Amino acid sequence: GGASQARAARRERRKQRALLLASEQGSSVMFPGLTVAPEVAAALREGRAVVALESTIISHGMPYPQNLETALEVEARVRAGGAVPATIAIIGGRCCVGLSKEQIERIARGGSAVQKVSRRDLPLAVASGADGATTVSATMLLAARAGIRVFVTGGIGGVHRGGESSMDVSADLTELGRTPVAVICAGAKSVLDIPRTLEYLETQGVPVAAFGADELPAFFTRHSGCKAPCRVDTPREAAALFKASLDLRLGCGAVVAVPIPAEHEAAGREVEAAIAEALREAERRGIRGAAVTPFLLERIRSTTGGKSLDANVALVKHNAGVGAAIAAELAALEA
Ligand code: PSU
Ligand code: MN
Repeated sequence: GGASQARAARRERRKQRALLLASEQGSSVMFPGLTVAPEVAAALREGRAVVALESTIISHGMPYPQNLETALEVEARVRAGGAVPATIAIIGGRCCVGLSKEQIERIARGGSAVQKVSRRDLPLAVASGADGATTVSATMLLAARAGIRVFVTGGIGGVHRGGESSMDVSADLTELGRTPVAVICAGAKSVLDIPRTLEYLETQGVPVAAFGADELPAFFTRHSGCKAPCRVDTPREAAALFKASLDLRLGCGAVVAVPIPAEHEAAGREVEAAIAEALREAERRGIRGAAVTPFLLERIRSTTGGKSLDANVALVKHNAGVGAAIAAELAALEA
């Protein structure tokens, strides 16, 4: 009848728009080796909310079994918030968007033996048929290829301290400049140089909003000392901001930084002291490149006796709820 015809017309318009956006913004919709889980594909076809989730946070960001429990709980929170979760990883060389419980477990048990895969590592991971845990940059890229617009994680990479001479600037920041996915996170850790990270994001043309705050949060704490470039107070405002960026065909992503809930911040403050020590240790041992972030996370975890892990788990779960709400609002704006 008329209603189903209208639905079909809307679906067609959505498909055309996705194709247009994809071609204009340099991301093709499908390629060999991209495997989108049926539930995720159906949700995308029907214009329902989908939230991408990364896998380096599982392999390198937390120890087993807390990493597995957290990954599954985060998926459950996304569902409870009215969106379909799509955890992303490389499984046997295939770029998988939407993992089964068994696949999540495989990455969680593999831990740091699983290759950490950022944008530059994707071709090798695919060509070698290996497993790979995708960082924010690789997860954004694969999410965009599949047509996903919203991605939830804990923290993004940034400009490392001393980055002005080491040039250690996370590929997450350039990815944010070139891939249209909104990243819902708790900001960047103070292991990084947050003012320079903001400068770099500005250069890349990336909108950065603090959620319900004037100040940019710094992962374990609600405070970074840096004023956020903009502020949004509701999931709808966050969705509207990103929708405007898509409509403008900017081709870039966005950062929505959600402060850690106040009741978990106490542990977060203690963690700050551990961060300073971890930085000195990394310097002394000459840790470089992709190993820096996993090294710091592990040191901070062991010196705080798990308090950093508790705070990390709490903020990721919180972000999942906020991200699902933003994805739902964006789906409504795009309907
Ligand atoms: N920050 C965290 N936890 C993490 C990461 C960052 O608090 O697990 C991971 C993310 O996958 C992020 C990556 O994309 O580290 C950044 O690594 P690098 O600094 O090497 O770019
Ligand atoms: Mn780096």
